[in-house]
This record gives sequence, structure tokens and C-alpha cells, in this order.
Amino acid sequence: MAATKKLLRALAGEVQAVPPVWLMRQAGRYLPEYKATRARAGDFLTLCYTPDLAAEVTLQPIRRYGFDGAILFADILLVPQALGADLWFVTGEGPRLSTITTQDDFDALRRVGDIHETLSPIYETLRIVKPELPPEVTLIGFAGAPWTVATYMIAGRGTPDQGPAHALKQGNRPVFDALIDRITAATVEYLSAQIEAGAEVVKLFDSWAGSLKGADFERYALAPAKAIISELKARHPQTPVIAFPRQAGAHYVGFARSTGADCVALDNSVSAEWAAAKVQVDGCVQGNLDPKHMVTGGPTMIDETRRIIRAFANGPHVFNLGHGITPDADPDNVSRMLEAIRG
Ligand code: 1CP
Repeated sequence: MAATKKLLRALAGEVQAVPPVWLMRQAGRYLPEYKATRARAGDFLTLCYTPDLAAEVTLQPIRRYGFDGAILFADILLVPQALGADLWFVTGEGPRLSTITTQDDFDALRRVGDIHETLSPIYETLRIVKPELPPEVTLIGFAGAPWTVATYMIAGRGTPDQGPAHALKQGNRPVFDALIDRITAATVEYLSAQIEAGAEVVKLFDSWAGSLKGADFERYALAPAKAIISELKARHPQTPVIAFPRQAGAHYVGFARSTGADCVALDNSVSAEWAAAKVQVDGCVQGNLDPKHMVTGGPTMIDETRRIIRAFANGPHVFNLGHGITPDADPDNVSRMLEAIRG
């Protein structure tokens, strides 16, 4: 059966006068209703692991704005936790994890087959959300890409330059490679389970792909994405995959062809005009309005929104930001942007 939902049609290659739209981090702290549910949960991880509450925050931006896609509310760092890492969030600072820097640390991790014990509430969230969605809205599952997830597992926190992960890659390649392989295998199982629970599209977030240079990009951004996508395609041939190798720059060219991704998500460091010529020639692209416009608004936001739509008008396009919406965004700017897209 041919896809009828706008987002699925774009991912299948259809060119649409009005592109489908959703936003990275569309459920989040810029929304008062999110803050209220988060307060009810008490802390962020409890919110992620309580299916009724996670389903509620997944649906909030759909109710408020009518986006074409609803992204599962969860976090990329739940996979490390499911593999046995300790994970906690420090208010005002961000995530903290136990670190993996030695063979012994790696040997203490749990097996891939054990991840569902921790992650089963996430699948339940998808099962709750699916029947609640308006029929035209597509349910999006996601996971972090192996390199990005590894940067957090190695450093135990977010890092500006992914220094500790690069150091392990140089200093203990066997442990580094084993960790990438473990995360790759876990990600296949996690995303397959999300699809079985109702996700209609899955997205792979490689937020730190930009710090991989040359052969490292091929080996640790491109190759794991290709391995994950080819296994997902073998198991779920109908489910499209969006890949987001953030800050990949020139490496965006050919990324979809090399990995088998149905769509490449673009950050806002590349121009839409360049990406239309170099990346969209291979298929659907997603992006790429600078998230700062959701804070500043005004005629510049409208002009930029229209410019991006024009630039991508001759090929399949999913409108989105170039990265997640920030907590200081004005919810009314999101409405104004949607009006500029949909008229
Ligand atoms: O205080 C809060 O409520 C926590 C803020 C928050 C939220 C709303 C975190 C902590 N995670 C999330 C949800 C989240 N994370 C989603 C939900 C769906 C959505 O609405 O988009 C998704 C897709 C993610 C993905 C994620 N988590 C990424 C990849 C995308 C990106 O932004 O680059 C990364 C790198 C993370 C790690 C993470 N989780 C949370 C924070 C603050 C961070 C970044 C830590 C850092 O590097 O400093």
C-alpha cells in the first residue's frame, strides 16, 4: 500500500509543494505543558521510563501544533544504561555516566540480548502513543549512532571536542572498536523493537559525527550507520531510516547512497542551496533552519523559513531545524514558522 502520510511520502521520494514538518526536541522545556509533566515525573529519567508520562509529552507538541511527525520521548543515553552503565542527570549540567576506558570496564557491560529488560518501557510508550495519534501523523523512533553514544560512555558526560573518545580510539583501539561494535548491535535490536512496537520511521542521531575526520569518518560514522541500516532493512524493509551525521560538512555528499538511508538530516552549518545541489540529488533531505530563529523570531525567521523551502522545492524535503529547539525558544515563534510553511 502506498504511503498516505505526508512524512512517509516525502521519505519515499515524493516532492510536495508544502513539505511535512516536525522539530528535533519538539517535546521539551520550551513548552509549559512539558515542564508540568516533567515536574509530575520528578526527574528526567523517571519521565523517560514511565510510559504514560512519556506518551503524554510525545503527544503534547502534536496537540499544540499538529506536526506531521511525533518523535518518541526518550533519550539516546538509555542504551548505555541498558548495556549496564550507570546514568544520572545533574540538574543544570546534563548527563553523567560511569566511564569505559579499559578492557575490564568493557567486559563488565551487559550483553546485547539483555537490553530489553531496561528498555521495555520505551516500547510500551510507542504502543500507547500509536493509537492516540491523528491518522496523518507519523510515529518516529530513534537511537543515538554508535560514535555519539560511545563519546558519552567513554567520557561519562558531554564533551565539547569528544577528547576522551578520540584518546581511547588512539590509545586502545581494540577496546574502542569492541565498544562501537557492542553499541552497533544493541542499536539494531533497540530500533527493531521500536519498529515492532509501532515506530513507522527511525532516526539515527550522530550528533558528534563532525569531529570524525577523514578515514575515521568512514570507519566510525559511515560504516556503523551502514551496518545498522542494512540489518534494519533486512528485518523491516518497509521502514524508512533518517540518518543525521551532524556537522558532517562535505561528508554529507553521498552519505545516503553509501549507508542506504532514505533521508539525510542536515544541520544548519551547510546552506540549503548547497545541500539541494549536492545531497538532495540522492533523495530526501531533512532540515535545516537555525534553531536560534525559534528564539529571535520576526521577519528574519519567516524569510529564512521560506528560503529553505524554496531551495529544497525541486526534491523531496522534510522541514526541520538544523538541531534541537532550545529551552529559551518562544512557543509562538513555532506557530508563526508553521504558518509560513503551510500558508
Ligand atoms: O531537563 C530535561 O527535561 C532534559 C532535557 C532533555 C530532553 C528533553 C534531555 C537530556 N533529553 C531530552 C529528550 C531527547 N533527547 C529526545 C526526545 C525527542 C525529541 O523531542 O526530539 C531526543 C531525540 C534526544 C536525543 C539526544 N539526547 C541527543 C541527540 C540529539 C542532539 O540533540 O544532538 C543527545 C546528544 C542527547 C544527550 C542528552 N540528553 C539530554 C541532554 C541535555 C543531552 C546533551 C548532553 C550534552 O552533550 O551536553
